Amino acid sequence: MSEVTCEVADGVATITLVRPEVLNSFNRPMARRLQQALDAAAGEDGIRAVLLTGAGRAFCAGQDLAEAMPPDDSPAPPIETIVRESYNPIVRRLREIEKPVVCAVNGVAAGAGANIALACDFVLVAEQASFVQAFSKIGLIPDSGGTFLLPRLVGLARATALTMLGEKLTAADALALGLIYRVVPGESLLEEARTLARRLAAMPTRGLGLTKRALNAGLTNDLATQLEVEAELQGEAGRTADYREGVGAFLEKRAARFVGR
Ligand code: T3D
Repeated sequence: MSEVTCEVADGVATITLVRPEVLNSFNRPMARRLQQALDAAAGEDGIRAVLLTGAGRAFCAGQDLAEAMPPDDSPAPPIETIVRESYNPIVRRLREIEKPVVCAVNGVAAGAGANIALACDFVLVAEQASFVQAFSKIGLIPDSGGTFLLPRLVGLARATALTMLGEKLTAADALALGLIYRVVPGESLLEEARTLARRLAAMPTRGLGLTKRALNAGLTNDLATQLEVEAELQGEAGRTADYREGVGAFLEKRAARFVGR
């Protein structure tokens, strides 16, 4: 999996986008490999958190534009096919994997790269990194969930400005807008992201996964429906070994040892 590497340690799958010469922009093999890596992380019980990052100076510059519109005029797949087959499955996997996903944004995140980062559960960003909704500059609309998540994260007025103007947003501005979780010095980004991912991997994985499912549902449900979702998922969480362990450890005044189920 040369365009995407995956290493597993301490219950954390670290997935790295590796096309640094084109700022980790996505061609179809890289998109497919990221989908496969996320499927493998979802299916392996020993993996209890995911860390996504990019190699080199960028996180991801979105679609590889030379693939979308080859300079030699060779045939390219229709854009809607690329969106349906490359990006939609990635964003769905990131939101549907019932394990926490930490994104370490090591540099610029543009186009689909920005919205893929924002679809992760914890977005940790290096001070020098930036976000660009680059779509409008080339005549496209935001994809990869941007039109769904951005208005929910920052409100319609700011989402409109971000997507239509396509201006570069610094890490500090992204934090101030509430788009991301934290900004950290570039040199400590990976270690901070690993520490967070390891911490999450030692927590009650099933409970965190059900929390994610409930938060996803809450983005579109009304209150009555969401209260019912909470009741149902709380029932499921309450039947886990980790719930018994958490309460037992509290009552016995000792540290809990969660096993993830
Ligand atoms: O099929 C479809 O199009 C549908 C799917 C759409 C999803 C999308 O993601 S659409 C949006 C696509 N992305 C962009 O429009 C971003 C294009 N890139 C940029 O605007 C800039 O590169 C950045 C703002 C991201 C970074 O700027 P900078 O100055 O730090 O780097 P650079 O010099 O522009 O880029 C460095 C190299 O990476 C350069 O190659 P070179 O000159 O060293 O050989 C550049 O061509 C290459 N590169 C950067 N982005 C892409 C790319 N090559 C192909 N595709 C890219 N997206």
